[in-house]
Amino acid sequence: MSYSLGIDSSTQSCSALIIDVERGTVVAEAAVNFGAQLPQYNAPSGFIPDGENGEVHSDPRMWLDALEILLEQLSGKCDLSKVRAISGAGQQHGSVYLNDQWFEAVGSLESNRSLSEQLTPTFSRATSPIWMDSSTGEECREIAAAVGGDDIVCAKSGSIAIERFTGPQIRRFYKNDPSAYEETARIHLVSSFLCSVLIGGDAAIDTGDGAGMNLVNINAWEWDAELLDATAPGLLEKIPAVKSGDAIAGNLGDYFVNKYGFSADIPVTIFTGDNPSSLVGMGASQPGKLVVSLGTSDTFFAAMPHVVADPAGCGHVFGNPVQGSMSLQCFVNGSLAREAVKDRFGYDWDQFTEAFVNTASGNDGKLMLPFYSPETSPRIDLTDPVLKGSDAFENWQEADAAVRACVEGQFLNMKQRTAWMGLHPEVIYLTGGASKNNAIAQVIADIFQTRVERLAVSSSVGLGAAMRAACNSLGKNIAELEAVFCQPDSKSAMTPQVDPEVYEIASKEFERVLAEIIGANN
Ligand code: XUL
Repeated sequence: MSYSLGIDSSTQSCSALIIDVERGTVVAEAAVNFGAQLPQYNAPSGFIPDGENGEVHSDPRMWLDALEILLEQLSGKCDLSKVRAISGAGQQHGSVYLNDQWFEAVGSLESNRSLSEQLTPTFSRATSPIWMDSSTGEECREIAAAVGGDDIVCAKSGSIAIERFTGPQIRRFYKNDPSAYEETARIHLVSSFLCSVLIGGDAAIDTGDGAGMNLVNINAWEWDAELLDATAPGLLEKIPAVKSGDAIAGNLGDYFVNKYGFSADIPVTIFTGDNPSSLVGMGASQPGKLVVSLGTSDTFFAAMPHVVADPAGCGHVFGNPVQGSMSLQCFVNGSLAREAVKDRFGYDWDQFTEAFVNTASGNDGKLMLPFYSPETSPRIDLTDPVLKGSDAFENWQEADAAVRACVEGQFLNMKQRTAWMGLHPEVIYLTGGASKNNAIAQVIADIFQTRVERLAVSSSVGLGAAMRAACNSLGKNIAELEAVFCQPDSKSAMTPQVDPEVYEIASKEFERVLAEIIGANN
């Protein structure tokens, strides 16, 4: 019996799945919603509302309690003594601050008391900033200035200094509460914190999640001395080692063996970030496939054949937990922009989809910069889209053309902004809510001139964690696991249907208008 457990501690919930790697089946799944099941932490959506100055924090005890409820649920669904490998993932960038009691406390957890009760005295900061926190603009500028500019931060760490990244968050803590910073003996990411708890020791940070800190050098995959210095004094002593995603953190601690019926000596692979884990769970951890996730914002990520950073400073480079590196780029104006155009004309989703039948690829030259809110890829501060075409179109009098222009604009932009990755994928895996829409999928196939497939994987983060654990501890290889667990729905594949020239022309025009608007805004 070869069961592998993957845990996903995300923003709103903690979930897990157990796979049977021999039979190729998912044996059990469970999830704990923070807001609904742990209301005492005042976090209906997983974070404490109404933070000041862009602060968004969560209580780390909530993540511990959720882990316990989750394992309790799982133990009711399946015999946990059959689990032979474990790993997990956490929401990226969030950080947990611990005092010098941490090392002793995490190593001597008693199974008759809860994790949160025993670890509460070890927090040197009661709450944890998470990825939604945008309070660190000043710290980002200071870090960039200290090392010689954003270009240097980006070339070193794979991303410019960004508000939600952990380094700027640490710097803000150091500036605002120097004595609490001084008392901090260890700073973990959500991922490495939970992994530490599982092994009853101090776990390393993996290169996937570590690269979301603005502290890891992506050429050496080690802490970067200059970035550490620019962030806060004495930081190297306060952070764990950084290791590649195939490292074993240790064996599962007695706490979990005694309390939930796991077997002794089960290896735990170091945890990673949710996006790197999803890359694995989507079956895209080898170069050649890329993933486009269509959500509130759209995300584009791919395994990279080489380490390369975005010269425009919009994208990110993370370690690929299977091997090498991965890229990730976020587009703020995703579903919200599609919805805004739909709503403007009082359309429902069927009418939205019908608009593509009524208009031609390339939209007769009518185009839209589809930015309803400030965009990060590219960095542009618009709160209304820009339309170019006929007078009627520019005055929002052509509903169907506006719908097409919005979607074409989104993916012309995505293709151009991700060109720095130098990828020539054989397939794009589409996921997220809007991925089911055939009209949108067709536009993506046509603009990227690449086959598009939809995957049926619903919890790719947990699955990716279980697959990584199975590779590292059960002698499986990733290709075998992908063939079983990450099968695209081949009936839903879309292939390019238009002459590539149509979108080459549209792309040039899009870039020309974009440059004009950026120029006018500066
Ligand atoms: C990625 C990011 C989010 C978090 C939460 O940079 O901030 O995707 O990982 O999911």
